[in-house]
Amino acid sequence: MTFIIILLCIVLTAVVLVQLGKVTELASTIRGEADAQEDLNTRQGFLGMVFLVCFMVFCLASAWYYKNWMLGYGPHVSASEHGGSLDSMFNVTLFFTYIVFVLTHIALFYYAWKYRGRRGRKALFMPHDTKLELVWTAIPAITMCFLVVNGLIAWNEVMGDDGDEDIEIEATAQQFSWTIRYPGADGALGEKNYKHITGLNSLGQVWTDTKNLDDFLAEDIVLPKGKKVRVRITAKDVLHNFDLPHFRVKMDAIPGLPTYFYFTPNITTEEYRQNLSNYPEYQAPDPNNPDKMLWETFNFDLACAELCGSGHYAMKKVVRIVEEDEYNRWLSNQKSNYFVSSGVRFSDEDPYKTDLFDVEDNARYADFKTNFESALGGENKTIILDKVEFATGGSSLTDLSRYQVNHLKQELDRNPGVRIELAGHTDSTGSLEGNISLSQRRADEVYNKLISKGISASRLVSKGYGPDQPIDTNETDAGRQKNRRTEARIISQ
Ligand SMILES: [Cu+2]
Repeated sequence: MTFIIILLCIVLTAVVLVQLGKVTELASTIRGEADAQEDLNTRQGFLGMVFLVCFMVFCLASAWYYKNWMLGYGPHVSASEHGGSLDSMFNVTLFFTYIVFVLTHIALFYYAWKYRGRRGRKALFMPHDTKLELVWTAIPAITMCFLVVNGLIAWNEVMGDDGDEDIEIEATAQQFSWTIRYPGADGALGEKNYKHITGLNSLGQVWTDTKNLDDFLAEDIVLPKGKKVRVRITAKDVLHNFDLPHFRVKMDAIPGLPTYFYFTPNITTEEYRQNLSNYPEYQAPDPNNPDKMLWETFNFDLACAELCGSGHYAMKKVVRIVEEDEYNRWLSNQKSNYFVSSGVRFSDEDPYKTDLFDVEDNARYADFKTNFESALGGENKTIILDKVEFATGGSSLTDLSRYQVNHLKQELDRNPGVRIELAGHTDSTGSLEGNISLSQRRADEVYNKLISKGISASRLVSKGYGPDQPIDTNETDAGRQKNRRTEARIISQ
């Protein structure tokens, strides 16, 4: 309905204009062609002046009306240390261009009115005027020099690559998301190679570079206030642009050519919100979250400022600036991409899958020690050696089993009065004799390892029970896996 009414209005306006034109035409034939033309020129010149005034007033009024939404004014002062210098540069440019804008528009419309066509007036033909050419070339040239030199000085200040940053993070763009990598506890980002990119390793981190092991991928960008940040910026597919408008940070993300940007956030998200709350524009409910005010739901954004494809609008991330202790708390909750569960650790991509890192070994030993001590002190004298595993169908220990055999050896050393039986068990698959023999060989394997580590044979017994002592069902895979096990049973202490 509204559409039809609008359409009718447009049609009627067109009809009115055509009729007006006809009336003017008629009047001109009555009064004479020349008089009518002169009238028309005067009227149009005057209308041009009216347009000029309206246009200027609207320009100023809209700028005034929207001032608190614009970057660089009101609440949107820069949230980074260098941002102020870029803002003032921007304002200087705006000052000069605004003067030119106003003067040229006044001149354009005023002259169109003043020199409108009148009978007996001839246009002045001006072939060349050196003085005028010089003036209108020199003034913009000098102004431009001034602006460009100032710009270069500011640019060099912002971009000086001194390596004196407190934190270096990495932003990798791809259609249509950002991957943010933090260096982890060592403070250094590890090496990358596109050939290493897999489902588990979206950035192609090279795991043999140990700097990578603690690097983590973050959901949001979280940074402490007052620390200098260097962002390494790369792209995987097409050109993107790393844009943090509130921090006046903007840099292309180019496939194959890493770029960077330095900035020091100097306002926390919370402080910025508090400042916004002083402005009536932000005291309205947030349309996406009507329970909260606009200032309460405000967040700094990372956006892609390059039209990089159909999902370009989705390349957005929240940037949170916090106090340093909150930042440290957040850091300590992050899991590295290598160690994260369902991550790279112990997968086929892991170059260290046959070894344990000291922290892992220590954690396992602590668990084992607890189990051993509770067996010593409690009713249940059996400790399941859950990390002792064998090659499928055979009796050779897997690489990682050596750690738990060591833990057992350490506990036997700590408790010299303890004698144990090493008991091998299988599931019920296969023949009984085969299983008994297999479990015996497996128990013997652990027995021999302990002897070779210096445990006296008088403290050890080994026995294969085959499938006789299941601890779970043999009907399911999970149950059978539990039943295949090696135990250490304390027989005297
Ligand atoms: Cu993009």
